[in-house]
Amino acid sequence: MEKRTKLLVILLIMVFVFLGYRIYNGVITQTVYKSDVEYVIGVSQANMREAWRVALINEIQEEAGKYPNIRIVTADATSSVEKQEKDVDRLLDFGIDLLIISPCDSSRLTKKVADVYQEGVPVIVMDRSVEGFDYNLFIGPDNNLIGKQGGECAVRLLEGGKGKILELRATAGSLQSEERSQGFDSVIRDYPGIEKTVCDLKNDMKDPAYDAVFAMEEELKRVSLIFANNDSVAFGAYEALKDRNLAEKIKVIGCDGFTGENEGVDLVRKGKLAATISCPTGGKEAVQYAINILRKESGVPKQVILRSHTIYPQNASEYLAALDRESMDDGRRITVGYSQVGQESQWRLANTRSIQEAAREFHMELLFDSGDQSQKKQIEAIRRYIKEKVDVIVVSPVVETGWDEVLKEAKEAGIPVVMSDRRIEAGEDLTTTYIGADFLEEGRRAMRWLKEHVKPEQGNVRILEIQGSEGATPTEERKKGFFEILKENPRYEIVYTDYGDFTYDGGKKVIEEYINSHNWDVDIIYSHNDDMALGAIEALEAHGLNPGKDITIVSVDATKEAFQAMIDGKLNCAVECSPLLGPPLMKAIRDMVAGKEMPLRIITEEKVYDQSDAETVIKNREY
Ligand code: GYE
Repeated sequence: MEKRTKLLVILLIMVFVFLGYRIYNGVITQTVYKSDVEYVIGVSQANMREAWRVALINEIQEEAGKYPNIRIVTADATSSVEKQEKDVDRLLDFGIDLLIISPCDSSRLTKKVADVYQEGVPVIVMDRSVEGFDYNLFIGPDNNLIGKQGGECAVRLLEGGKGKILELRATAGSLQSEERSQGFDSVIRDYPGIEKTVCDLKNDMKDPAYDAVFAMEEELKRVSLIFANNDSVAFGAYEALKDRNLAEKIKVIGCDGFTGENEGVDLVRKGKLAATISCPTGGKEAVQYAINILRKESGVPKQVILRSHTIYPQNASEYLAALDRESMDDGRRITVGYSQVGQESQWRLANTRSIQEAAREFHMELLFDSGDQSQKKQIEAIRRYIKEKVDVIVVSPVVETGWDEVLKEAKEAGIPVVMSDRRIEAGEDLTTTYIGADFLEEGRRAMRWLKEHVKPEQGNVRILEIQGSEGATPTEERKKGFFEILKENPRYEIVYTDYGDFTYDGGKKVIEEYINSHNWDVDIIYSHNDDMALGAIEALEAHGLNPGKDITIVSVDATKEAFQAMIDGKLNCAVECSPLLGPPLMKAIRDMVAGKEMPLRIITEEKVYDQSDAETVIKNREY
């Protein structure tokens, strides 16, 4: 090596070291002395080749830069699971206080993430979740919804909903690619005039997409629109169409919607893409929640599902302006109008307490109305809040349908509506975000516990299901989730089901009616909540039956009363559904009023309990 080159290399190394950088086992780190900072956050990225992943790291570093007492140490797994596992170990050796990880492979990284979490190092999983729930927080997009938005956009662009679509699937086979494709198909399958052909690409790079599209000379003659599940691929497709003089004939939709030169939004504004569907990285939110977790602040949920937007030339400027709008918490007192379902269960009472306590903690003015399980009363309360010009309306809806009219009134009055605890079937634009549980998962967990703990003997295992209120989200989804696992286990069958309206008396009545019309022949009772399970237990005992022993009972909510019933041996399992929605709800409201974009869904943390841990856990139960 020439003397001059040698000197240059030595000079570069000196600058590198002077700036405190070093390479620590393949991880580029800035020499950080723990005494210099409050927290060191390790970031393990699946790879730094895909544009979306680079954007995530940049966003994390940009947000962390606002906090002088925080350092970020990153590792690039180069798409290797083995390397990502080693990266995580090195970051732990480095002494990080919290791990942010975007896994190369969800299932193969599940154990590593769970090990870190169980060692007591907080973990935020991003983009693709791992299996199970052994982490502090998941932040990611709803890729199926992004695909649906792409499909709706395609239908709008294909006049009359007719034409042939070419779908370019970047990183074909990845979970993200599959989910976007499924969402897209779920929309276009309702349009018989639309047909779709697929081209799978190995990566999300622009040039291979260009080559693939340019080579399709014959195929392109019948194509009206291209849907690419990534903007770089969409850009490559556009350039190929331009070189084939087809850019005027064939429209291109992309995904991701980044804002840099020749990225999604810019390409839309330049008329090269007809639209792009944004897929926010969540990097900013990850740093903010990391700080909440490290400072042990309340309001941190289990999952944050980010909102995506369809960006056209007509709304691109407005979209960019909204992104640039800095959130500003002026600390003013916010008035919240809350329409509650009623007081039907212990869960509901705990939920109400949590909301009222959190309103005080977050200095909110809370107007509160209990709807006594009447939609009419809830709608009347919402109209009162509109008239009183509250800042935010929160609804825990007794049923999923029949809200459009009053929500349109709230929208016209400029009052945002947050759905708490339960969801509704209404236009996406009528509500801002949903805070609550994953009821489908709760139903799955109930059946998973049963198949592990109640084995078929002679015949099939016979199940009696006590459902909640008809048409309520938890009822519909706990039923659906339970059945999802049940159908994989043919030796279990639901022999009777009825509604108990989530009340103690409702559960009791279902059992009494069954006993009055049948000789008891049931092995298991699956109750959609504790109150109905406790009512059922009373009815069983009144008829000389032995709940918890001859009949296994699984319930949902995991209230203190359920824990006591498990300790007494009368209830066998309680699947948790946290009513403590107050802190994440009030945190979300404060963020929204300060101008932050609201996530699509905010999902709470939940576990499964049974008689083996009831005595220990009951001591610390908050509800
Ligand atoms: O399980 C039940 C309450 O909406 C999740 O409603 C809530 C359900 C809960 O009455 O106890």
